[in-house]
Amino acid sequence: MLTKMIAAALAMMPQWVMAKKMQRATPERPNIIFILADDMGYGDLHCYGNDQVKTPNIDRLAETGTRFTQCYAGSGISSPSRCSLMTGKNTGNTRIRDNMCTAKGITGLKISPKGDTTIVRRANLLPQDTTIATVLGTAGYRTCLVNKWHLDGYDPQAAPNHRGFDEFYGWLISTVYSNDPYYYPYWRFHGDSLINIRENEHDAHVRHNTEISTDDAIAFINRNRKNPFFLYLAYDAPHEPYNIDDTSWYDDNGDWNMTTRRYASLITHMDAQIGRLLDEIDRLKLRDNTLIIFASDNGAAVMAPLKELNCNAGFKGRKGQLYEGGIRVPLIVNQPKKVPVQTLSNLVYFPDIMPTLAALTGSEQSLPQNINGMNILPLFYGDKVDTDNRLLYWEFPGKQRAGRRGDWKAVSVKAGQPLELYNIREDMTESNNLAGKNPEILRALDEEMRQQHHPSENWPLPGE
Ligand SMILES: [Ca+2]
Repeated sequence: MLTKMIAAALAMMPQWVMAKKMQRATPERPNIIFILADDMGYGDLHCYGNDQVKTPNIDRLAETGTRFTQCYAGSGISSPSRCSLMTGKNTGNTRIRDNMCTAKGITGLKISPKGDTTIVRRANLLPQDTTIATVLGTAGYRTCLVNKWHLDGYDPQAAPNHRGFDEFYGWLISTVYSNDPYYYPYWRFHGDSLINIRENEHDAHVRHNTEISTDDAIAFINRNRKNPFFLYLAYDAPHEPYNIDDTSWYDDNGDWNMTTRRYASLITHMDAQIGRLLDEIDRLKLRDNTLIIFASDNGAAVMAPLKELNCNAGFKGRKGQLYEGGIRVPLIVNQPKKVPVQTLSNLVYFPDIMPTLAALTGSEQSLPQNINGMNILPLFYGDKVDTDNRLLYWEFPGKQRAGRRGDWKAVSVKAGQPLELYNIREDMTESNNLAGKNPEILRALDEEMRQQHHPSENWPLPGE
């Protein structure tokens, strides 16, 4: 009976799905590993100009691959930025546009690092929201999220394994067991099950989240070495609170305070774990068949050693703001013999990732109609495509908005304040507001930005 049912189910699958499912990854249709840091600034990596933080493994990816100097995250904070990455939309169009919503959604407790609790409201991804995992799944890729999702709001049924991912190992917002204590958690989800990490109990600090995540990633890769896979490895580092016991890389930096030492250690520790992951990929002989992408979800936070380490590379603003310091992030792409060694200044951002990976895997037919990103795959493989003659757009509904087209950027980071205008090519630090001198450029940008805003039931604006 069961055999008959399986045979019937297989007969109903389109032939191309079955054919692709059986294919191993190849250099032309590679495995994909997307590594995301959390709150790591544009200037935190040695290969992006930092002369104090040690990142030899990420540097090696940059030195043997393509690095982008003008990549932008989806937003200035986690949930909307990750939503943009996962769904190919900008924050005028995404389901999630801020960490907390103002209407509908689900209420729950937010616990500060100091232990204070407040009641907040969060939105979550809905079943009808097509994710990058849904799309790559149709191409026969086995998909997995390791660690941070942050798109479940307070609904555990909106976990990644209910939104397109085949597998999930990590933490959710929707539970008191959310990565608690941060970086040395007692509990972790494996799919819908909570697994106890006994070694960490009683504040033992045995297993650091960055190591647990790397273990989960390596196990997934081993299980899937014979079929194409998409691994989204979303580390916590270097998000606050800066909990890491091993600061040995910087113990000789006597003039650094503990915050600076721990922050830099979280990054270097992550870099070392990425090195361990790369060694495993080499050992499995998957290196040539695997595209590796590295980025950060937003700029460095106000608690980070912004001055001491120049985390945001001198850009204006920080996490939470739509100035360059909040949204400009590193983007490194690497695949030996396929991705050329070069540095590109094309304007690209998170909504581009979904259509790009769809093009890479031949799953464009599964993309939703209303995405905002463009396919930038030609850039990954050494060809050209015009990315700059379009508007990149961001908003925190009713509070902040920004748009960039070519050299120009219009931005406002306070509710009710007029847009400022900067020529980013000449003025990367957004120091010289040209709004008064170029009213027509500003008006055109403003009009285009308004067209990018679509009403949201979770963030209704006056009149919507
Ligand atoms: Ca973040």
